[in-house]
Amino acid sequence: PAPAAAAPAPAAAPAPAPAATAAPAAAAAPSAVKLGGKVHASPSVRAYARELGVDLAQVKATGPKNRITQADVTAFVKGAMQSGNVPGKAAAASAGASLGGGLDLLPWPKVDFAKFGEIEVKPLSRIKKISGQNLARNWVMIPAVTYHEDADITDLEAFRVAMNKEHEKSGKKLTMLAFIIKASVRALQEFPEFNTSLDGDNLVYKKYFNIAFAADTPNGLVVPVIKNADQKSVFEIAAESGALAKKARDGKIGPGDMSGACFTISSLGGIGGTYFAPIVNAPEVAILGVNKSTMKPVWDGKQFVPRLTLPMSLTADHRVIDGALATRFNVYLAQLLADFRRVML
Ligand code: CAO
Repeated sequence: PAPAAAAPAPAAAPAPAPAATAAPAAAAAPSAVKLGGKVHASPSVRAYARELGVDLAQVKATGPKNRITQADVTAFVKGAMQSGNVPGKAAAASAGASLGGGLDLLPWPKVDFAKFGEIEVKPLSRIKKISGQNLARNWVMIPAVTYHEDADITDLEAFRVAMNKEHEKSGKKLTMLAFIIKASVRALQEFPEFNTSLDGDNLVYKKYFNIAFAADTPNGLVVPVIKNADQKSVFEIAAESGALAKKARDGKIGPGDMSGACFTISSLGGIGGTYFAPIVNAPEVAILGVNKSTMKPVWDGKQFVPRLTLPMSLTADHRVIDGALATRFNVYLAQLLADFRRVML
């Protein structure tokens, strides 16, 4: 996660998101792309090369009568990606500026760490590899801003503790996460823009409320989903999130447990921290992070009183949610948590 104090992007700033696979195309300087000079290639292969910004004159032909095939173009792009020798990059660099549209990234640094001291190499887990790719895409493609708010959960925590005492014998346990999930559903109902996904130029509004939560496992981060959380009690949500987190930690979670989410909650409350900036879990448009609640002195107009304060960090996709709406959502969510009776209104 990025530093919590990320500067909000100006409303007009969002640029078109780069296509995930378009690095060579985007990085190519138009002047370097002489599409199809005296080369032999079919119109479809030329169109394919044009789409990727590949100069066919540089592609090695393997087809009959020295024709360039689509596979040749793909091989050329793969080679360029692997070597970091992206067509047009040198031209762009010498122009002293990115031409815009593409990321124009340098290749990943290759360092012989063993030169500097003892090392041990361990492969990334499968979960880390998959989540890493998703996180990198979401970080790069979503113009996201994080908004912070404090919720006074003094009364809610007292209620939770009392309820847990009352249900001690039954083994039922209410968690703060379950209350936050329930309150988030109410906030999504109040602010439907948060329960959407971008689909090209359309915004898809969902009429169901599936809430994902990040679960830390020995193999990496997984994100199980509580389906139809609007139709479940806080006790049911607590039991289901506990069961899903256990399933995740036992390595038994399946794709069906992790699909269909509308909104994600990442709780670091059991660990600590003050605030953080979670990464939006695409194709959702917002994610809520919470840290450990602590007693803080709050001025009540006459004196400072100790209140249990939950730090909340909401990251939202600025293409869908502007700062005013995000702050209204946060304020509303904090009100719900401060007085949970509001959830029923
Ligand atoms: N403030 C203070 N205490 C809190 C709290 C909060 N916001 N949230 C939880 N706690 C307390 C709980 O009450 C519990 O104490 P008790 O056992 O005395 O009741 C203790 O912390 C441990 O809670 P927990 O974290 O194990 O359980 P949970 O239901 O709150 O959360 C889960 C479950 C799955 C969200 C959590 O275990 C987890 O994996 N969190 C990490 C998520 C993560 O990695 N996010 C980052 C994603 S970005 O890299």
